[in-house]
Amino acid sequence: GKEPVRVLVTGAAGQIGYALVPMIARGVMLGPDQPVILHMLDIPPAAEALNGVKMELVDAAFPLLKGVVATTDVVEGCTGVNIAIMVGGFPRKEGMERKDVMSKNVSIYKSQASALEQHAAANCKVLVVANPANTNALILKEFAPSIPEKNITCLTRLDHNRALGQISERLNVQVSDVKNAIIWGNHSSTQYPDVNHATVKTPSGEKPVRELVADDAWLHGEFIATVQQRGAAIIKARKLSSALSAASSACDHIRDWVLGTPEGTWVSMGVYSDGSYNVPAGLIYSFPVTCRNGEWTIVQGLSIDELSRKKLDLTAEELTEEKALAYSCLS
Ligand code: NAX
Repeated sequence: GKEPVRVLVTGAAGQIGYALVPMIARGVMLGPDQPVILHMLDIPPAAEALNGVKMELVDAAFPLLKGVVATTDVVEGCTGVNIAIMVGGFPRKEGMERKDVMSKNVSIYKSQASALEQHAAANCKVLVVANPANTNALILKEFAPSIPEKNITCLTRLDHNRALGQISERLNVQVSDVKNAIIWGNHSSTQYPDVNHATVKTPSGEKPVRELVADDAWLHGEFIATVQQRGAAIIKARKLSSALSAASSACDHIRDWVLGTPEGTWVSMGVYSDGSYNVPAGLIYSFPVTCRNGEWTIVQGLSIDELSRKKLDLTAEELTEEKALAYSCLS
């Protein structure tokens, strides 16, 4: 059989961690024939809960799970990992300044970057989930200069999947028949969910979402707002933030990155901008990408109308500001 792949999940004692680790252990992330060794990292106040998760993983007797490392030691957590899912971070609490939250996360991502750089397996792939996801990923990239920048990404697949879900509900079609939505920019409420190139598989071939919906007011208004505000709607309903959908989307992100996107399909990933679509280089920005042989490539040549251009720029501006704020926390 195949050699086990070591997958690190930070913040593993938290809500997303609890949904994510069983998915990884079941083969949802890397496939049903790929054994895994789970590395779960959290902080000392969560050590006991983390050990409880480890006990449950043992109890679940997952055939693909070849080992579990549950630790509060960042070096032990990072050693030899092939894939790192960074879910741990400092949440914004009521009354906290943005700068204070940023400062906490900058220091976490700076130190975890060094640990990954020194101890992870060569060519380790990194997915940052914890907010502010794009900027945490950027800090991680800056402080792990020996990890190729192409290996450091952040999660916008949940937003992408939310966009597909909204289209499928609106048109009453299977979500698996909807594809090629795009999330541009930041994983925040300035993100731009773009359906200008999205299509639906119908009995008479692939049709543009725009043609099938034929309601520009909805596409420009409620659709975009619903996707942008979905996280807040989940919190309102559950009194907790999205967890199962975040975990599932993290699996989708890594699976497509490692195993490839289907022919003719792209997905959204937060990646290091090379200036494509006139997005400033040097930001972690969500783009449409295809993946092959374990590498993503930004889809080129898509037409960007005037309304979209403004929205691409607005979310880039927010990321530029976040980057400046993050850097101001370093000094
Ligand atoms: P929880 O608060 O349930 O879990 C976070 C865990 O991280 C806790 O167990 C905590 O002890 C741990 N932790 C804190 N500092 C750590 C450190 N330095 N090293 C290791 N572990 C550490 O939050 P949860 O609901 O699981 O959400 C986790 C993160 O995902 C949050 O930052 C959240 O904002 C973010 N999200 C990102 C999404 C995305 O699409 N990119 C969507 C879902 C989610 O909101």
